[in-house]
Amino acid sequence: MTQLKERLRQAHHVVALTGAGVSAESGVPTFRGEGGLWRSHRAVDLATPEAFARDPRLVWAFYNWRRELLGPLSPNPGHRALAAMERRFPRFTLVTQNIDNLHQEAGSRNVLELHGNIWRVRCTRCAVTSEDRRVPLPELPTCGVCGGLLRPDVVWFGEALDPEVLERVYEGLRSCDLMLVIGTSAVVQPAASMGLYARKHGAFVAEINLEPTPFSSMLDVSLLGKAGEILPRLVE
Ligand code: BJW
Ligand code: ZN
Repeated sequence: MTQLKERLRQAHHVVALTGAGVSAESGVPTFRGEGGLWRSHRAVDLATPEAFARDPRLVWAFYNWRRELLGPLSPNPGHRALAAMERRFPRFTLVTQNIDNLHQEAGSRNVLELHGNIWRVRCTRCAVTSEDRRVPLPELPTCGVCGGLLRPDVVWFGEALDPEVLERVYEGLRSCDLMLVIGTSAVVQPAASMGLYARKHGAFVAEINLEPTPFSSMLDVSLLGKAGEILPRLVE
């Protein structure tokens, strides 16, 4: 903790990569681990393009349920500490795998979303995207422009991440002097390798997680504990 605080004091460009663990203290279920979504729901039946092609009603029921769950939730002290960091450092890049919009609701402005946003929909025919906050959406929502079937604007397994977002992320990872990897199990690519990528390009990389991950021993510091408790102490 002391070492990381000292490094932060000297940092000019900080990148933070967040995962579901950052939203856990707001009441958002994580994917893996105890109570995780993928413990009770099969990812291949719900979070792949094949699943949506086979049974769009089932996939939409899952996302409508998630929207219902997320609607009343609010950001926690971890989200707020990250928003404070954006104001503090000359350059700060927030990269998130989360689709819940809670970083933006905490006041972060510059958020690079790797896996999309659950409050956006995208047309499977004309590809137009729009914000849609209705909860629940109709069983099979359709596009206001062309009448095509809408899908959640999120990234499913086997789908490519937005190349423009990725370009900005990798540029940040190459040029930052400090990176925080927070609340992610680090098993889903390409996000999982981003800590090592930044380290290879010279950054000091610290991980904050309840438990060790496959990358803990390869990074500079691993702080075990709750993001909502550790992050506020870093911006004190
Ligand atoms: C706390 C805490 C607290 C709890 N404080 N900490 C074999 C090898 C390598 C790659 C592959 C492979 N087979 C397939 C792939 C590719 C695949 C992949 O990586 N699969 C692995 C699982 C093996 N990746 C993809 O398919 C990606 N696309 C891709 O690779 O494209 C390539 C391509 C190129 C060209 C053409 C086509 C393709 C896309 C991945 C999309 C992931 N999507 C999801 C769903 C999003 C929508 C939705 O939410 O419904 O994204 S899956 C899910 O996992 C979600 C998350 O963002 C993502 C990561 O999860 P995260 O955030 O790490 O959460 P958890 O639950 O795993 O971990 C929480 C952590 O927090 C834990 O460690 C806790 O300890 C901790 N924690 N409370 C601090 N209070
Ligand atoms: Zn359309």
